[in-house]
Amino acid sequence: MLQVNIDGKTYNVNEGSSILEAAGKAHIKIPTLCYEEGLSIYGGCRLCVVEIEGERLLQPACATEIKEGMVIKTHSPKVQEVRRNLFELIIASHDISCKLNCLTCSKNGNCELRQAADIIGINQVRLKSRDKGYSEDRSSYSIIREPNKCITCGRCIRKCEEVQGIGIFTMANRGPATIVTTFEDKGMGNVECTNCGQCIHSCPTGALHEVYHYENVWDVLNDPSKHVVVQTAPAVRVAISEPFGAEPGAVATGQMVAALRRLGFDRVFDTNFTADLTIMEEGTELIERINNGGILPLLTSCSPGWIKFIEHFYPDLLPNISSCKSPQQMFGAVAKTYYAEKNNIPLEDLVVVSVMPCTAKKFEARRPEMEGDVDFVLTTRELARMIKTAGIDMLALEEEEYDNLMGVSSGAADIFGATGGVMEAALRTAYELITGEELEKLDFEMVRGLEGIKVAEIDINGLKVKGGVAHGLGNVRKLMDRIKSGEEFHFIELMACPGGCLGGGGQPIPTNEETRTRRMKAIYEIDKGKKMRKSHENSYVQKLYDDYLGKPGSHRAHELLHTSYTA
Ligand code: HC1
Repeated sequence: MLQVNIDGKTYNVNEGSSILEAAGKAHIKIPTLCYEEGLSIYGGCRLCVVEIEGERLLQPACATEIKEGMVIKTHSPKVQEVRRNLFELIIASHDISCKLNCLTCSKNGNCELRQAADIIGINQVRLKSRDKGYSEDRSSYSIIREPNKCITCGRCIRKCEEVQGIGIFTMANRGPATIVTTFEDKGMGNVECTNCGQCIHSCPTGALHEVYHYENVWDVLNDPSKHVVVQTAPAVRVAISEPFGAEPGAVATGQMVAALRRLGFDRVFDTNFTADLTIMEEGTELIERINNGGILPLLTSCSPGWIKFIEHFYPDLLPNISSCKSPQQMFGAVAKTYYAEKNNIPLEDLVVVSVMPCTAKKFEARRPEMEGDVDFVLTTRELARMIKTAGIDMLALEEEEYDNLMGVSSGAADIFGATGGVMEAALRTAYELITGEELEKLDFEMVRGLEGIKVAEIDINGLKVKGGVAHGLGNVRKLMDRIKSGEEFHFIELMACPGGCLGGGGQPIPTNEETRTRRMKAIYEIDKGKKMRKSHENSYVQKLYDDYLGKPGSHRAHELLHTSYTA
């Protein structure tokens, strides 16, 4: 421990801490735009400068390590003046529309630039903003980039490279002309972007946001000739209440269902239903591959960011990918066949909308292999925006139930939303279906939690089934390399986003270590509170097989629920 004096008070701080970390522990807020927990230090914005006794120049708190006996002033008059000048320079290089009309910005309510202005005490901006005149990058199905709003903090660059292990962004030009762009300025849709949207969570301004579908959804909801059904992903229910002021991890399933009905959706269904269906299909595929000497390990296929990643970086492992469509796409396929036929709804009148925590799901819905299953994909943030626009006080609503039959699901489906959940759900079912015995303990703790890579072994009828789990594409890459160097597994769950879907690029802002942890806790509580906790016990999934699909892995099931990918 080291002893330091910050703003006149003495603190004991851990060796190796930065001034920014030490001040944070002392509940002193130092403004910063380029610092983000978990990323390397850049020190570019300089807003976090502080005065250190004995030093002539101000020092950046993020990049300066605490030393024994340091005397630090975090908000002296000198510091405040320098911060105000620096902030004006940042603002001058930022889109002028920000000052004129921040109401239309994607970060309205979450803008870190505004938050910094608040701490710094900005009351005038003397410099004239430069309209940089860059055009928007609309090349991606998932993400829009507005370079005029970029303040070149470099967080998206570091997130993509250091956490996701990809690196599609780079700085170009020098001085005031510096800009963040993609390789040869090709646009996000034309480089190795996986559409995961983690860069959106890092962007302090509105320079990065999802491709909006909510206007299309309003249009179909207002068209009386359309029958509009909606599905909600497992991880949305533990995050949707955050934009309404609830604590992260507050569960709002029933209120979200009620709000969706008030928005005008004709049926409110649950992606969790097809998550149970996925376990039936993927479990069957796993058992077949094990019994018939098929290609192992079987790799999960539900995270579209991960699918794009393997296509770019490990195309030789594509035969290992499960042929199952994701639950989102399975839902669309079932809605547009079974549901439409049963209810005599002409396909041209049926619209399938998804609410997903994920930006890559927008890309997945447009993949040519599955196009038409799902029409529009809203992020959790977009749904919150629609609910607010409709003047609905969601948290005050009485809880309502999903519609039958595609609204009933097991706890195993709920945990799909957390890293390790698909693996755990599959193990619950595989064990009971293979052995014919009831599992004594349903909780597979070894695949839970936020550790980057998890490995578990379970004895099923004498066969030691080895499973692996990785979340966040940087960890996924490490696990892929272990496979390529010969380590043997039977089944591997891979999720593009840190924490799994609960940390998806479409989730409310902020999505960080704390919100991920709290949403995860909530997901396991939902599972624990359910009577039905195994996918194969979902009698409505059984009914779908009896009525329409035959049995898991049947020809019909393959036609509707399976696909293939080529690099
Ligand atoms: Fe996911 Fe999935 S769990 S991919 O993380 O398999 O997005 O929540 O909907 O499709 O069910 C996301 C979440 C989601 C699919 C399911």
